[in-house]
Amino acid sequence: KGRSLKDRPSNADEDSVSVSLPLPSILTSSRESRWNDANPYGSKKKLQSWLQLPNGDWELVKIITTSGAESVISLPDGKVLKVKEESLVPANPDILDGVDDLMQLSYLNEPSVLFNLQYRYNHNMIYTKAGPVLVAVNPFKKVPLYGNDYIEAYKCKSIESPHVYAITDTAIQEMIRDEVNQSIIISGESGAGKTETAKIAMQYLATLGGGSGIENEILKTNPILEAFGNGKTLRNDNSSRFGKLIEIHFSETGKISGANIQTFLLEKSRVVQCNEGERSYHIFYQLCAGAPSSLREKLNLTSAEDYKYLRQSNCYSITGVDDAEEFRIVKEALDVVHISKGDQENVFAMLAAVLWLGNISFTVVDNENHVQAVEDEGLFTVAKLIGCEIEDLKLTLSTRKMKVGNDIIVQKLTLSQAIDARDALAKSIYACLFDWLVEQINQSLAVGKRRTGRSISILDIYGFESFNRNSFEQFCINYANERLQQHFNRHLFKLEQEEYIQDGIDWAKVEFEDNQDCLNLFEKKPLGLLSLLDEESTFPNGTDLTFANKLKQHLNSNSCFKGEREKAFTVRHYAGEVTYDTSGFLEKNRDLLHLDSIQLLSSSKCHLPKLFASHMLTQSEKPVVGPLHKSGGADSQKLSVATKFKGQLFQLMQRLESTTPHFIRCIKPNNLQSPGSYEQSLVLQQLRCCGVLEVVRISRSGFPTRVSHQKFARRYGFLLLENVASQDPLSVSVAILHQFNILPEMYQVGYTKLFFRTGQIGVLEDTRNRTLHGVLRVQSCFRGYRA
Ligand code: AD9
Ligand code: MG
Repeated sequence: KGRSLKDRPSNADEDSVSVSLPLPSILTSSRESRWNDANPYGSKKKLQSWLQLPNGDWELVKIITTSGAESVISLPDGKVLKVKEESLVPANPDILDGVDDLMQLSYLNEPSVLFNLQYRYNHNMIYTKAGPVLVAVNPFKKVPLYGNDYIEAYKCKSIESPHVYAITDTAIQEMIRDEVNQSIIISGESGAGKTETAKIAMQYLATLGGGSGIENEILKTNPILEAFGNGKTLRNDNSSRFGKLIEIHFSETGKISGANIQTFLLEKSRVVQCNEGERSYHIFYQLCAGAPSSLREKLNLTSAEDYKYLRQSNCYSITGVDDAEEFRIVKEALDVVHISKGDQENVFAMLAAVLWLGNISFTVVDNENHVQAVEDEGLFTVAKLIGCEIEDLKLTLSTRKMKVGNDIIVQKLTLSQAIDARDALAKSIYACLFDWLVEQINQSLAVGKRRTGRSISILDIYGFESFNRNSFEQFCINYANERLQQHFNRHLFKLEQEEYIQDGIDWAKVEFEDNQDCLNLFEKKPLGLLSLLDEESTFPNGTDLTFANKLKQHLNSNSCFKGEREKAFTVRHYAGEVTYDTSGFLEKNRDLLHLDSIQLLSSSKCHLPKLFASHMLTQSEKPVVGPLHKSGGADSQKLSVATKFKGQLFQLMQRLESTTPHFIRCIKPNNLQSPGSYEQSLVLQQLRCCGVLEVVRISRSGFPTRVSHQKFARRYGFLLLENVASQDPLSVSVAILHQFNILPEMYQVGYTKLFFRTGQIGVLEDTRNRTLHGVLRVQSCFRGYRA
């Protein structure tokens, strides 16, 4: 009976071998027997195939007869159709339903991969290997795959199903064995499950322990960073608005000795502006909901609905999330990472200051539309919370000092200028607060004295984003994802194949989607997106429109670029086309804060604002980008946001290059964040853009194990029956291969190395171990005899 990809039933549950942990094993003898007499391998006649329906979905059909280029097929509902043979794609035999590793599929094609992942997904097996890559399909519900029992089972290898635990365990083993730092690189679209996956990996690492509670401290960084750096977007209720690399250090004994967190470009615009249905950073809502009354009084705190910054998006709560309870968790976590109660209170005061800043309003004071801040609760509270004089605050928000020649003149601000100044102050305070928190956490996690320099890093950055309207933030986020994609390509396609070719083995090249052109579009100097953006940002008369026009003028011939109407342009990213609206690009790239505002903070009586001010001043020492005001502005000038971000990404890539990477690809099965729904086209698009099929193809036809002739001869030479001591390593190696009947298709002899297919080296290792144990046994018997 035919079945469609959508509702193909399974009997994996009845087939499951009863083990203490309910991971169904799919390949069992009862089902295999059904295929004994109809061996699909080698048989030319395909029994079942995938047929693509007009809507793009795939349906499993039975082939009744084939004559010439046409086949007669039967659909699941019994209908019989005549179709062109080329419209059919071979399906795998049922025994291969839901295999652990896509490499095991006899027919590797899109519908088969799609079905395999779905089959597993439907059985809560959300992890699947694609050769070396772990694919994780977001279940959007609790799945019974985690916790101490599972961790123990993976540690002692009593379970071998693909899992984040398994890949993390491999990273640990390789770190110890090869004495090389490791990285776990998690990628995927927004909402695909990267942050959750990172936490699961950290959970596994934490069980290695370290003493003095360091592992618990590391875990507790998660609720803190999520509270301050995540918010609800239309794509994900808990969307990371910053990138994070956490490096966990190990001692010689394999225990955790410390950790360090590096963060990348926090989306600070969210603090002051947020789309309908989204939320600002979680911590604001948590504070409003969870602060005890004494704190509320001190900070003059009311409810989230009272703050303009939070009100504009018309969304205050998240289904299933209790902000007050989250606040308690965050406070507890702050205790664990040794942030004193006093400092915690300072942090909350800064948050309240940001919220109240948003409530400051202005009135027009002259007929030139100049404004002044209104003396109301907002203004008073902000002055109190940041520890400055009310008059100073008022002046800072409604005027601006300018240097003309040797004189300082004071210019009054218009309403929109005043609002910009106010919002810029709020954003800066929040961004500084975030950085300060990360710094405090790092001090608490600082590596102990006795470090070996070995580490495992976990990378979790914001995923590729495409909304109806995309701005500077999406531009930066998607650029980061291009960089990451290139790292992935380099390791899984380029380096792998280059090694084969260099060593002169037979190899048919596998093509892959290279994203170098798109990266060039961003990075080329002087005519790339980033250079042109920086250039326009330094022009006093540059506007978002002139920027857009310049892009069209210089980049229209680039195949990854498309100019759009007015201020828009489109980039062809590896993950799809995104149209960006340049409104606000220059402003956000310059990210200027009036010197007046910095001076205000440095005049503060409080610890944090003072600290932030000095930090802002050191940052603005490098006058690289910033509009050169006709009058010689007194603004701080500094590295542009895009340039700084690019530098950070380059550094990140360099750091990752010195590690052995382990890749996890998260897949989002639907856009509704709902469990149980698997949209084929959505999954397929993600599989395509990250090259899952190609990775499997390379791994399957490739030779993942490689050993130099010398090393191989040294390790296995003693197993040889003939004495070959005088021979060169290559001849010894070849003799070993012959003696152990390793089939010719299972290895290749390169100029410097031997290349093996998966699993081959295991056979030799077994023999070696058996022989060694045999020798040891004989020796100990001998010793016993002598005694
Ligand atoms: V973004 O680029 O930061 O917007 P992520 O990080 O890829 O995105 P996240 O990890 O936040 O996505 O996952 C989104 C939601 O999916 C989570 O809040 C969970 O509700 C859900 N999720 C993800 N992975 C799992 C899982 N292994 N088990 C259960 C999960 N739920
Ligand atoms: Mg995330």
